[in-house]
This record gives sequence, C-alpha cells and structure tokens, in this order.
Amino acid sequence: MTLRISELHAVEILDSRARPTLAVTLATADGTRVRAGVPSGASTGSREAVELRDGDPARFGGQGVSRAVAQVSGEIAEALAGRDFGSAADVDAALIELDGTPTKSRLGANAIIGVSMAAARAEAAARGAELWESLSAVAHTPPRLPVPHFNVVNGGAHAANALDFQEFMLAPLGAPGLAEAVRAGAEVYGRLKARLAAAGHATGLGDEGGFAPAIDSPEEVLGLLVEAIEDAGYTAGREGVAIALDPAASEFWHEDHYVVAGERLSSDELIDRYEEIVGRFPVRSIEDGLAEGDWDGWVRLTARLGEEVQIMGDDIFVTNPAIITEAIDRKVGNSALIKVNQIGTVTETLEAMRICRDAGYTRMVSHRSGETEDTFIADLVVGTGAGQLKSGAPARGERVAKYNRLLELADIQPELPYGLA
Ligand code: 2PG
Ligand code: MG
Repeated sequence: MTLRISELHAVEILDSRARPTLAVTLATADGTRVRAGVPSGASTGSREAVELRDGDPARFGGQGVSRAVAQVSGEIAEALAGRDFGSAADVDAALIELDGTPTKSRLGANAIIGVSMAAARAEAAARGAELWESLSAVAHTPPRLPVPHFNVVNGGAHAANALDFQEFMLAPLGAPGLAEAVRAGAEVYGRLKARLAAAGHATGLGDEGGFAPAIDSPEEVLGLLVEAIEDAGYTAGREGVAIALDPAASEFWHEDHYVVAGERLSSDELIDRYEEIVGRFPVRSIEDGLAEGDWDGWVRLTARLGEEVQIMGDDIFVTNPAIITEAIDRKVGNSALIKVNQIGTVTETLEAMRICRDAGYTRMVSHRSGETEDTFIADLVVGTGAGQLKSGAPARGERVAKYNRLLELADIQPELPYGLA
C-alpha cells in the first residue's frame, strides 16, 4: 500500500461549545478525499499534548485556531504532499519528527491530530476497508462493539452548577446488545428528566448533554440516578444499568486537599468516601477519582477498591505510553481513558492501548467535552476491541453521532461481538 498525499487543507470550524477548532481535508493521488474534525477538552491534564491557539483577544476571545490552520495548509502540507508513505503510521512518524517538540506544541497538537485522523481514514480507503476494519488490522485487535457509557448529569468544568463531580454515567452492562444498551440509556435519561423536573430542579444541559441541576451532593445525584433507572424498568446494578463516575478530581484539588460540596477532604478521606459510595450505589467505574499529581493517593485508591471497581486514569495518564508504563509499574489504576488528542497521533493512541492490554488494564475510548460531528472514536473503539466508549449523553447531535455510528455498525455487521472486553 502506498499513500501519496496530494493535498492537505484545514479550515477553522466551531466545536459544540462555540469555540473554534479545525476540520482537516486530506486528498491522495488516487483521488480519495477524507476529512477529520478535531475535538478539544475543558478539564485537561497538565501533561496533555498542547493545542495551538491564537491568543489574539480580538478573535474568539483568544481561542481562534487560525495559526493551527496555517500550519496544516502551510508547513505540514509542504512537508508531506507529494511524498509516498507506506502507512498512516509513517505519516504520524513524519508529523512527530517535523514538530520536533515532546508536547507537539510547535505545530500544535490540534493541527497534528487532525492530519493523523485524516491519514488513518486515507489508509482505510487505500485498503478498501471501513475505518474500524483498518484500525483493527493496524492494531492487531479483534473488533468488538463497546458498552456505551452515557453521561447524564454534568458538573465540574462542564456545567455552571455547584456539583464538584464532573460526570455521572449510565453503564447498561446487562443489555444483551448495543441497540438495547442505547435504548436503556435513552429511556433512563427521559425518566431522570422527569424526576428532576418533579423535584423542582432545572433540566438545562451541561456541555456533554447531561442535566446540570443545582445539586452539590454526589450522593444525592446517585440516589436520583438509581430511582430513574428503576422508573425506566431496569435493575440498578451490573445485571441491569450500573453507574460510572468521572469526578475529574484534579479540578477540586487544592495543593494538598480536596474540596467536595464545601467539605475539606484529605486523599484518604476522599478514598473513604468512594468506598462508602461503592457500598451504597451500583458504581462500577471511577475515573480520575484523585488528582493527577496525587500518585501516592492513587496507589492507595487502587489497592483499596481496584478489586471491585474499575479505577481509571484520564488526566493522570493523558493517553501517554510512557506515563501509562510508569503507572503500571507503580500499580496506579487498572484502566485507562483513551483520547486521541491528549497524545496527538492515532499511532501513539494505539500504542497506549496496546500497553494497557498487555498489562491487563481495561480501556475506555472517549470523546472530549468540545466535540464535532466527526465519528472517528466510534470506529476507533470498535477496531481496537476496547469494549467501552463514553461519548456523553444520549442527546445532542455531536454526542449522539458516535452512538448512531455504532448502531449502524451493529446493524450492518451483526457478527460483531458486543460487550466489555
Ligand atoms: C473527561 C473529558 C471528557 P474534557 O474529563 O473525561 O468527558 O472532559 O474533554 O473536558 O477533558
Ligand atoms: Mg475525565
């Protein structure tokens, strides 16, 4: 297979939060044209690959990406166009070399990931395969449809309410297939809305399409979720609909303590709190339960709850193969959240997932809070057989686009296995 890039072009578009991002178009000499939309986070890890933003307050409050657009259409296009690449991985290697920084800050991780995603699509086209099939071949992983994790209550950096925990997700583990899991998510979402309204809460939405009520207690939200699951006719638990949390604790960590609903907590007190929560509610997964700098706390959290619960690193691991390797060594967590733009190329994302797999760490592929209509991550999770996806609520186009892509795949490819890996 040869990939000859004939044209590379980017345009400044909007993400789901009215902030600029990039759409990249890549054309190859054989006439293939592919496109990629670049996601962007709000609660970012400090060691993530660095987005290039203009910083010009006269445009989009400094958030413009015209410089990143110029890097794609300028320096990157000049370096890559006309060259023959043996694979998308070779394109990624060329991008990393051209950028020359450890955090992709010179060309911009947003510029680089857009080109990388487009190159993965071009490779799939060159193989005459769907993106998920091509990624499955590249990663040497059997494809699988994932259990969707629907974020139905938003707090933290994703909503203007006083709720410190960022995400409360429904995990329909008991569903026999993807369509039933999506249905469960949508039905519980509807019942939750009714419960919130009946209790006098606002039903406006946060950035990921979940409700953002004026509640500050995580336990109160969990109680409402259990009621909504039961209202919808499901069992609250692993045999029906379980719950996953992303407290995103780096956001409420203050140098040496946490603050949850106004209460000051040490790492150990917060771990005690999680233990109580897991005892009272059907919580199957805790992502970023502690802050990214609190590695000693993470070791204790994993030792205390890691047998029963998925202890997942997001801000702390940032999809970075070297950091994940260190975490595995130090017994930090037992699972990794996977976001392509945290590390900046698809190849490095696949490498991070391989390292997890080899160590027995589970993987959940993830959207960002700022999204586009691009469904790349749906194909990524299927092709890598990771078994878990989070893409926000079962509402709002940019979230639902990913779930809808999975529903289509489930329909067209009925032989694909479904469920946790
Ligand atoms: C997270 C993500 C996605 P953001 O913390 O897991 O839900 O949020 O994209 O803002 O980092
Ligand atoms: Mg997170």
